[in-house]
Amino acid sequence: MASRPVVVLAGGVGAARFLRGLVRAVPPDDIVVIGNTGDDMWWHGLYIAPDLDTVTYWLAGVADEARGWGIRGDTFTAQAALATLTDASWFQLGDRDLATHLYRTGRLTSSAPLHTVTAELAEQLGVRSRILPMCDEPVETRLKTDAGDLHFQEYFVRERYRPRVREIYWTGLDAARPAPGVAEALSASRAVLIAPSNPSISIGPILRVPGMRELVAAVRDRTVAISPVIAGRAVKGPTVELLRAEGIRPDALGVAEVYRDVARGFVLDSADASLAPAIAALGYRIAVRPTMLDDGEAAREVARAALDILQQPAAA
Ligand code: FO1
Repeated sequence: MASRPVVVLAGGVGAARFLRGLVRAVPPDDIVVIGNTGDDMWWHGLYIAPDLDTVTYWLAGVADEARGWGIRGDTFTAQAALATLTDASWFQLGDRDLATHLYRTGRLTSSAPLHTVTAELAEQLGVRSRILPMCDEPVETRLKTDAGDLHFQEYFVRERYRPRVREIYWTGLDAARPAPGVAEALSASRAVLIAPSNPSISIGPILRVPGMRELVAAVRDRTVAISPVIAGRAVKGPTVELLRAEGIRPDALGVAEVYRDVARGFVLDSADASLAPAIAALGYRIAVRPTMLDDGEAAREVARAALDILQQPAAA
């Protein structure tokens, strides 16, 4: 690990798109990613870690960037065969992606902790940044909806986030601890960036791991959050609906309120410039920029803006 890394709290595709820019602004070896594992699930005997894999594949340059998840050019032969055996085939695994899950599951069932296996997979794919799970223990994001009590992937993939969400909750948090390396990376960091991921179901679980929020709050003066909401809408997915379900104002100001105790800087989209005074009044140093991360160069600009905030003089 770099002696003073840039640490990123990350969900899935939003974080991956952001990281694609950060690696153009900062040497990749200087980056430590702390990834959400609340979306993880057991599927036909395999342990799937979608957000860790999404970040790994994007940083390795093998991601299917158009689809957002999985590996570019992957085939789905095993998936098609599975669909002939069972109706439980709504979660699709590509053939090459399957190799990741076979490897990870084999290592986990022979007692290797998740952080070790995550590092092995990243190294084997040539990723130079360090990728850490938020914790080694199983934590599950679940939603109480008008279609029943669902695992996150059942809500997101099987039900295509159509059910109305009444409550989001997590199992396994009591036994969870920040994974080995997390506390050290945060305390040694030169900057901590909260990626433009869903604050409730992507960053929320990370900050809910017992002790994590305190670790980030301790380095609040060098932490910057990037809003995932632009003009009251998410680029992709049910971010706005899930913020509402948690009673959070579904716009950049609502996101800024959520991170108030852990971040000092905030990047919001130019379309939300009218919210800037209210966000600054929460005590944030702010940058207003186009935050659509359509390509690596746009993402680099946002990453640069986030890091530059830390050079601004502290508010009086
Ligand atoms: N998302 C889908 O919408 N449909 C899928 O079949 C699907 C499979 C899948 C397999 C491996 C993986 O790592 C991710 C996968 N995703 C799929 C994405 C994933 O459900 C979500 O994007 C994340 O959990 C939210 O961050």
